[in-house]
Amino acid sequence: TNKKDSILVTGGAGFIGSNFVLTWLKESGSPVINLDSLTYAGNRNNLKSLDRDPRHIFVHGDIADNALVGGLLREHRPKAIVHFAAESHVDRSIVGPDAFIQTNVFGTFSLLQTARAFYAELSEEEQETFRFLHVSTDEVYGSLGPDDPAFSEATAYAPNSPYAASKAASDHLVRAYFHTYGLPVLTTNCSNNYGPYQFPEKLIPLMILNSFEGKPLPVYGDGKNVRDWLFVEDHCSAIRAVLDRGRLGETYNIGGSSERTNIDVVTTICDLLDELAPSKTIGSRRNLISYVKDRPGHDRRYAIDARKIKQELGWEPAERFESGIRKTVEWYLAHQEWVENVRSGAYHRWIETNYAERVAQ
Ligand code: NAD
Ligand code: TDX
Repeated sequence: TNKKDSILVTGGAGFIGSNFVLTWLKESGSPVINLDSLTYAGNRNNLKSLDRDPRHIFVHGDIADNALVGGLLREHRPKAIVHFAAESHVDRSIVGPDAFIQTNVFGTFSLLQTARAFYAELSEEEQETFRFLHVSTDEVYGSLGPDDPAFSEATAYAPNSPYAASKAASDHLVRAYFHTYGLPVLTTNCSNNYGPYQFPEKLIPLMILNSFEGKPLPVYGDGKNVRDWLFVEDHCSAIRAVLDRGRLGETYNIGGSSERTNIDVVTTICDLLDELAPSKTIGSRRNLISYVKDRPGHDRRYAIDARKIKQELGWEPAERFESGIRKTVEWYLAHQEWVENVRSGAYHRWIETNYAERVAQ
């Protein structure tokens, strides 16, 4: 492989990371070193199609392991680090924030330290092209009212969950490494993703699988919270655009201008399941909807103003919500083996405890 062209991806066995690795190898062809500690959310099956692809080098390890990461950087000399690794589920951050501080804050700090030391050893020519791209979220901006303008890159940070606070902290560290040490960083803040390989603790895959099986569909609060949905491959193309043409030290908001209330998303999924997997015993899936106790600190609305990345970098999403959600439902129905594999005993314990606590309000 051409070492010079490789990139180091962290968290590449997770939902967005694996979609990124798969599309990167299709679009660019240059090698990927994929560092992932394989938490409950990391799944090597997401990358099964790459088992015999010499351009994909999987490394099982933690981003906070400086010796391991430093060794990988010096061995492969990647032209970029694309940092996805994180704890990503808001409900889990409410029950147990520790892992979020460890990976999202301390882990990102460790990775920055290792990257900074490596960057200092590069030739001037290599320094020119090196990039550290930090993948973050719109949740750092907090919550919008119904008439507020969408989040722009200038919106003040106001994180409301331990998850959002840990991501906000990591964004600030990344920013500081640019201004203080001159590390060539880029940050992206993206809205809610959906699509293949998403772990079924998140709203969309959870609702698809529960409605397929005729189980209750737990909608938090009044179901009127709004999220701005983006198909995962559009997030990946945006990251490639920022990596390729983004201005150093800048942040780019990414979103699909697809605001939907949760209840809208859930009824859409119900109707798609009724159409694609009709069942006489289950009947109309909308009857499975069950309003449950709200998430504490539940942000009311997220919306992304993506004008900067569109105007500066010419990025546009390719998928609309209606076609993307249909593709996603079809993908889950066609990948029962993947589904069975990710739903271990630990999965059932999390989903059942979370549900039981919410209905016992
Ligand atoms: P995910 O939970 O599906 O995947 C996270 C991956 O990181 C897993 O493979 C896990 O094993 C790995 N990981 C966790 N801790 C690690 C550590 N200490 N060292 C190495 N690897 C570790 O998450 P996702 O939904 O794919 O999100 C990826 C990134 O994108 C995160 O940084 C998240 O904050 C961000 N993001 C997600 C969304 C979304 O809607 N899912 C939206 C915007 C931004
Ligand atoms: O069972 C559920 N019922 C329900 O009503 C679940 C799991 C969620 N919800 C609601 C809560 C939210 O309003 O649906 C909405 C979406 O919930 P999640 O899928 O948990 O996503 P969210 O909290 O919006 O965060 C996501 O988007 C931003 C990702 O998990 C983050 O990693 C990303 O940064």
